[in-house]
Amino acid sequence: MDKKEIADVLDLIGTMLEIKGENPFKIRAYFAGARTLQGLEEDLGKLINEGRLGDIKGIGKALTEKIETLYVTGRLDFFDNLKSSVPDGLLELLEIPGLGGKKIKVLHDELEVDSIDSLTEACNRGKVAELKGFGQKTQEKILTGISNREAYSARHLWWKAREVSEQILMGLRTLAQVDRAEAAGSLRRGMETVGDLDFLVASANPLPIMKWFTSMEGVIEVTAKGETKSSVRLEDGMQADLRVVPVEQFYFALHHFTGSKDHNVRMRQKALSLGLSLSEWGLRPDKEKDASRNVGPIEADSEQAIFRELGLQYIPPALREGLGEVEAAETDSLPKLVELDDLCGCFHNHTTASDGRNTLEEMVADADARGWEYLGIADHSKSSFQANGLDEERLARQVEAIHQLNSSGQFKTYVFTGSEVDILSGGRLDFDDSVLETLDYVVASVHAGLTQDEATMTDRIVKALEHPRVTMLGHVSGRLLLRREASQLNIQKVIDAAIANNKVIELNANPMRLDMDWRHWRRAAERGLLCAINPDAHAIEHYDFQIAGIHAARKGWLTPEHILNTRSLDSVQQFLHSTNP
Ligand code: DGT
Ligand code: CA
Ligand code: CA
Ligand code: ZN
Repeated sequence: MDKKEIADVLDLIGTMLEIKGENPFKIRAYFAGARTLQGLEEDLGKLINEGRLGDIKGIGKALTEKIETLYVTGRLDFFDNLKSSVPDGLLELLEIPGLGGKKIKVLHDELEVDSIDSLTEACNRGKVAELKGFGQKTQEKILTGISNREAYSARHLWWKAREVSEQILMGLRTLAQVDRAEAAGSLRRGMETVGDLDFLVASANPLPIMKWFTSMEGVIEVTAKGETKSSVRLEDGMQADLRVVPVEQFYFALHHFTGSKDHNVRMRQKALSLGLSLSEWGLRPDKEKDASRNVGPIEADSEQAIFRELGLQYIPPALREGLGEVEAAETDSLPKLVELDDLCGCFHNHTTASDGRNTLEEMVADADARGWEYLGIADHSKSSFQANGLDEERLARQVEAIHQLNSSGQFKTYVFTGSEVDILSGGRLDFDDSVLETLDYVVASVHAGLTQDEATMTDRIVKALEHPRVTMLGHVSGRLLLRREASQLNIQKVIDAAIANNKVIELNANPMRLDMDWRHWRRAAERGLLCAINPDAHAIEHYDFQIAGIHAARKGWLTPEHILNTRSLDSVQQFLHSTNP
């Protein structure tokens, strides 16, 4: 742990002792120790090595031992035990501005407040204002703090965050003082939801950049404004951080603030194993390890260079989740991840026949303009009446229209006839086999009864996967990110059934779905599961969702070989014939 992190631990110890009502002298010692560390100019490692930490005013014997333990091992039993003795709900209260250990103790003792919910309730009943040392003003401030916290902590769809971020990046890049500007954080890693936006700029002249950022369009509140770091809140509740660094630090900072934390931890360990110290500031010989090496920092003019210096293959941001990517990069065994250009078409698309906004012709024309070799049309089936699902007769007419379109030669894109068939309760399909046999392929999806228990839902889906006419499973979990939880499901059983029956599972690229979740793909694909990345388009502009699908697929370590719609028309036709004769 570094100085700052240790100071934070000491602070939290002091606060927790306050909450527990311990001896004020003891408490004061921790707070004083934290402040002393924060203001310490000398190198902490050096002080510890030379045994001089205890000599510093404000750091007594007990504190010295604890700081040394934290510095060397990164943890402290005393701290861990203390933390587990204080209810989580009380620690959560610390996130509300104006609430410290003493106030939290009073709230807990007098009003039995033990969570943000019970605090809100107490405020709403006017109980907090009545407490000694609180009053009406404090009560209001607490309520505002709680509602702000909700707005701040809200996450946002990657798709939405990306749109906002691109606007801001464009603005930053037009500024004369900006040498380089990139978005980092979870957005760059392609996480399905994003907490806040993290911008990074290289410049020798940060001031005008800070000024622009804090007064740009859409800013409703400036939450922090410093010389090289600012934070703002935007109209829709999204938060954005900006850091400006000198150009020689840019790629180190970009790597650091892209994260994830777990990835960074592994990278720092890797550096240390080579006698180097890696941080947001740069890469340099680890002085603590080898004080005689008086070499300067190592330069990097790209992220690639940083990985190269550490003897690693370049790790794309999508893989930086601390899930074994550093180990794979050590042995040159990172996957060659799929890219947008690898896609030759897709299978799950709707038209005005069901609930789409564009006609069959418009959908095909746009696919053609995108250079796609093939397009699958899979409108809803009759049970999805709320989505104007097709009955047998309307489906037959659509199939006929598609055959005509294909033979007309109007478009280069070949159109496959399909259907998104409802998986009914018990796993029955919404059409008879005789109807399904008229189609090139079938996407089977659950649209109703999403709240069945795990065993029932799993059996239902497995049953559908065992049906000979089913080609692929649509949006397996039914989740709508930030809006609706995934269905209860034994996903491993579903994956097993798909592999055993030679079925494809869709990676639904709709930014609200991104379903099946990327976390399951790596292992599933290793075991032989085939993926189809589908936009679930209900309009031509939804074809763009494939970008989100590709990001999720990359996070799942998928290569073109794992994905059906990277194959050519011929080979897809072969696949469909072999699985659906
Ligand atoms: P988010 O915003 O919740 O979607 O997730 P991130 O990953 O964008 O997290 P954020 O914005 O808190 O920080 C951006 C990156 O900065 C994070 O992925 C890694 C790095 N970082 C931030 N705080 C820490 C830290 O305390 N330790 C380490 N090792 N890295 C950090
Ligand atoms: Ca972030
Ligand atoms: Ca951030
Ligand atoms: Zn659907």
